[in-house]
Amino acid sequence: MFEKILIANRGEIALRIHRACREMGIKTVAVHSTADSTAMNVRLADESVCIGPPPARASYLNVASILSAAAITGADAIHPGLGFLSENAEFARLVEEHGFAWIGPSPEHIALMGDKVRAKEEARRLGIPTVPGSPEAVATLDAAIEAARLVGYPVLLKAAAGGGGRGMKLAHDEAELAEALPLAQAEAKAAFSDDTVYLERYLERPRHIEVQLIGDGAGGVIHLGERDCSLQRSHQKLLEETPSPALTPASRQRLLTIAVNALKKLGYKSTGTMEFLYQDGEFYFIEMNTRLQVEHPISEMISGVDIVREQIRIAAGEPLNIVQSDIRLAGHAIECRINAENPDDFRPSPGRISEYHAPGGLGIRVDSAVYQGYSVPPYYDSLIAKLVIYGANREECLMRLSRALDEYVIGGIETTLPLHQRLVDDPGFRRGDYHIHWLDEFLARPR
Ligand code: MV4
Repeated sequence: MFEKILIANRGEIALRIHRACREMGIKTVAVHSTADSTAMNVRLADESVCIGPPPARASYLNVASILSAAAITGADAIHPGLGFLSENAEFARLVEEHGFAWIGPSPEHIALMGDKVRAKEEARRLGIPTVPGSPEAVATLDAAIEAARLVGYPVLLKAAAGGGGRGMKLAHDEAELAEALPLAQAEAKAAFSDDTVYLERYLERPRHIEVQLIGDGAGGVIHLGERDCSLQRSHQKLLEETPSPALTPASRQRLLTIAVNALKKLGYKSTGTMEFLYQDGEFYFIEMNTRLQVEHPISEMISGVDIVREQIRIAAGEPLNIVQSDIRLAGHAIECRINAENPDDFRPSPGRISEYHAPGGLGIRVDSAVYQGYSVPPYYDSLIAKLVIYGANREECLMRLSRALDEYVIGGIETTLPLHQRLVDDPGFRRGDYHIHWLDEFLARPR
């Protein structure tokens, strides 16, 4: 097993990884920007190294600084966390070339899934249903029109190098497609330095359901159930839950079996998530994330499996020591993302946390690196805490969530806590009756 891991991230996820390391007897190195020197993950780490000024470009994305910090501290592995360099195949390759273990999937699998056209082609090859669309990239208007005719309008243009919704363009007919294609290509070029786009039939009101997977590269693959991540705005998730209130036992089993069988064929080694759109009883693969995800704790809550621990063990060359039949998925879990934002207009609200009291009690988990007196810096994304609730069933989980939100005190800055309160009280949400556009409609309602 590793003796010392460098955690190339910040905030709550850096602390989450530190906790797994501590419980495994592994020493930790925190790297941080000058804006993060007082963060709790830095204070708790065995060692810390400042890797640059506040802008992420100069610190958390600074490959030379991070590799130097690993060399200086004698770390034997690097955990990238999520965001930043976590899905950068070139960085993964460099980490390994410099003699450190990479706590993540192979650079080849990262690169494969990073190219959304190749990922979809691979998914089809592995027997996973995908959204009807162009089999390849569409380079010309003729090719786009031909593909759209085959799948039917409305169609969605997507960037091959994209993901997360950037550079998507919707077209309802040929005229709109002629306008959208050059715009989509230009946006893709500007955002990803790659103008490759592909086309899919547009699904109007799907749910976003993803499967948590772990493979050990030696034939061992497990799933930890699905997560319903449909409650989002501007591609920022606000609340996730597991199991999805939309699935029947039969449809869930179908989804999980497809995902596990595909991952086995892929020979995937690490934690990963397959994302699907779900509409009218059908699943359609859209992307695979080759990293740990923000919302991983809800899967841990219903399975009892420590995902980060398994990820570290597998990176150290150990096989999975659990099989699917060892895992009993039980109960219900919900994660609320607490952001330092105005709950009405979502403008960032950095600043000093003058009062802080986190909820507690049975079934409550708070993943956060903030504390009373901590100043939320303005340079990074606004997630400051994840409130994770477990209940024996969805009803108990919702009652407990409501009571935990009542207890939670964060003063001095604005947060999304009041929005979560409103959401939990909403009859539509309580019925579990929502889709990826539901939150936009909820927010647009008069109050
Ligand atoms: C779609 C779609 C509808 N039809 N694909 C957005 C992010 C990217 N990962 C995939 N996305 C979508 N792809 C087809 N064919 C709607 C979305 C989408 C979405 C997906 C998941 C979660 C939130 C979303 C919000 C808007 C659009």
